This record gives sequence, C-alpha cells and structure tokens, in this order.
Amino acid sequence: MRGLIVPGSQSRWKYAAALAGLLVSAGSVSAADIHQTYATPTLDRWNYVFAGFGQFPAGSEPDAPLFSPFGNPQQALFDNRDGEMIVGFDTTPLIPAGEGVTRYRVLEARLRAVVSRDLAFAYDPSLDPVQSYFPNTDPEFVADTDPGRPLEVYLVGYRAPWSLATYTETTPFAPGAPGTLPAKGTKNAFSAQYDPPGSGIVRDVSNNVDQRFDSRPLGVGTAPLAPGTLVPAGTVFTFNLDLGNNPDVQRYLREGLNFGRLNFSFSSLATVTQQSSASPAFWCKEGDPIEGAVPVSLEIRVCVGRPSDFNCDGVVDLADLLDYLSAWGPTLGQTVSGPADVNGDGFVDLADLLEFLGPWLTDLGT
Ligand SMILES: [Ca+2]
Ligand SMILES: [Ca+2]
Ligand SMILES: [Ca+2]
Ligand SMILES: [Ca+2]
Repeated sequence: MRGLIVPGSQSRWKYAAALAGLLVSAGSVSAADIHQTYATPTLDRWNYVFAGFGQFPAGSEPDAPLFSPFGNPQQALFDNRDGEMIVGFDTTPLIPAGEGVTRYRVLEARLRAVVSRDLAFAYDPSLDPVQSYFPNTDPEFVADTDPGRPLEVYLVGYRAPWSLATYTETTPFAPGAPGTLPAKGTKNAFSAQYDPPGSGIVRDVSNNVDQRFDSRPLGVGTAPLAPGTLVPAGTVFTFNLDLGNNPDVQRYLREGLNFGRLNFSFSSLATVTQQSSASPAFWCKEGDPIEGAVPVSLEIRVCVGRPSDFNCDGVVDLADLLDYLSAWGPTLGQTVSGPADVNGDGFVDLADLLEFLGPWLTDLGT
C-alpha cells in the first residue's frame, strides 16, 4: 500500500514541493486547523415588520427584540416568530472561501449575544415542545414545564430574489411597502431548517406553531444563570451550534464558509405584551458601548483541507485512519451527526467508514 513504504523519488518530490509551498506562501491552503473569532458581525438587524421606521433606519437599530405575537388580538397578521434578529459574518479572508464544501470540516462553532434589556424575561435553557405554545383550549395543548421560553438560533432561508449573496443589513423586510400587513409568510429572510435533516432543502419555520411541528434550531442559548431567573442586562448568551446531533449544522456552515459568509437568525417564541419592552433582546453593533452594548460574535474552528486528513496536520497517514475509527466506533449505529458522519445523513454506519476509506486510500502518503 502506498504510504507504508519508504517514499520513492516521486513521493519525496511531493513532500519537498509541499514543504516549499508552505515556506513560500503562508496564506496557501493546505490542510489547516483554523480557530477564528469574529468580534463583530458584518450585518445585524432587527427582522421585524415595523423595524426601519422613524428614529432607526433599517439595520441601524441599537438592539433587536425577539418575540411572538401569541395572545395579541391581531396575532393572525404576524408570523409566530414575529420579532427576530439576523446577524451575518463575512468569513473571508480569515477563513479562505471557495475550496469546495467537502474541504471544510467544522469542529466547533458558537455565537455569543449580549442581553440589552434588564430583567425582561425568564431564563429557559431548553427547548419547549410545540404543544406548549398551543392555546390552552387546544386538545393537544401541554403546559410549559419550566419558566420562560428558550432563545434559539436558526439557519437563514431567503425569499426570491434574495439570497446569501444579495441579502444585506438594509434589504427590505418583505416585498411591498414597509409595514405592510398582513406580515405572515412574507419575510425576505427567515428562520429555517433543512427538511429532511441535512438535505439542504430549506423549510421556513416562522410559523411552526400554526403548522404544529417542532422546529430544529442550530443551537439554543445558555447563560451562567439558574433556570427560571429573570435575566439581567449584560448577560452573555452562548449558542453552541449542535454539530453532534443536528446534521443541518455541518452542512450549513461548510456551505457558508465555501461562499465566504455565514448568516444566522436569532428567534424566540417568548410572548410579550405589544409595545412592551419586556421581551428578550440582544445588542446590535450600533448600540452604545456606554450603555453596555456588545455586538454578537462568532467563534469557529474549522479544518480546511482534504477530508482524508482527519487530524488536519497536512499529511494523510495511518494516524488519520486511527483517529477516524476512534470517532466512528463509539457512535456506530447511532442517530448522530458529528465528525464520523462523513456523508452527513445524521446517522453513523458502514457507509460513512467506506466513504472515508476511499479518499484516504487514494491520498495515503501524500
Ligand atoms: Ca445593524
Ligand atoms: Ca419553558
Ligand atoms: Ca493527517
Ligand atoms: Ca452517515
């Protein structure tokens, strides 16, 4: 087998060429384990039908409240996920774009967002079942068993003609004049999931309560607080993106990195009184630091390079196979995503091992 023999002249030449390449071009893209923090987003905005009026033109809001219209007499005019926040990060040049999606393997990713309003909502670190959002007259209603509602982050879907390439901080909220009602199913950018999971086929989750399905966020916000307590302003919420269980995460992140941009949608089905400030809200980059404003940040660690170079050290050898097997073995037969799920179908089985082995054998010793 190649790579297990003493390198011949051709292999030696490859090693020398690779080494020379590393020496002369520090920015070149051989395998690289890149750990990067983006301290401020390229875009952030309140994604709400009545945002962009008056004092704060679209995209310039100091903070962005997250809420649902449940209980409001006019709730039928609005999405279940009514007030949302979209943040976006241009990831180049810190992470090179255009390598091809399979050459990005995200190892960890998290967003951090800072609460802008004091004691406005109760902390809930876990997802609530969709039935707990139904009216209590609904035969399938179940009570919410813990105080508050979770803060969630989703991948972003777009209504044509908008896309990841064209959507900006000042893109209109919806087609037509600003503030047009009803504002249901009209957003130009919306919280979404892939359906089936990991498929890349976008499903809008803006009205998942009306449509009676549990939505699947990329991550849920957690904070160093006891569940149920009222959240002080300045609290940092961390959204660890669930690479281990949600196959949407790896797919969405690698496609975004390949493009050079990652957009996310913060959302909550927290119920508020209309016009009240008592809802979860996060600071935007336009917020005043004197008031405690800190923009949303993104921390990401990604191996950029050949999938066969599992340990991301620039060489494909036996260590990569052993490392892969030690990830594959413990999750074999399980419905999980994570690094062993090479084909990204949310399940770890023999197909993943075979899909890893093929390129590994081809690349071995290089
Ligand atoms: Ca903004
Ligand atoms: Ca709850
Ligand atoms: Ca390696
Ligand atoms: Ca799989």
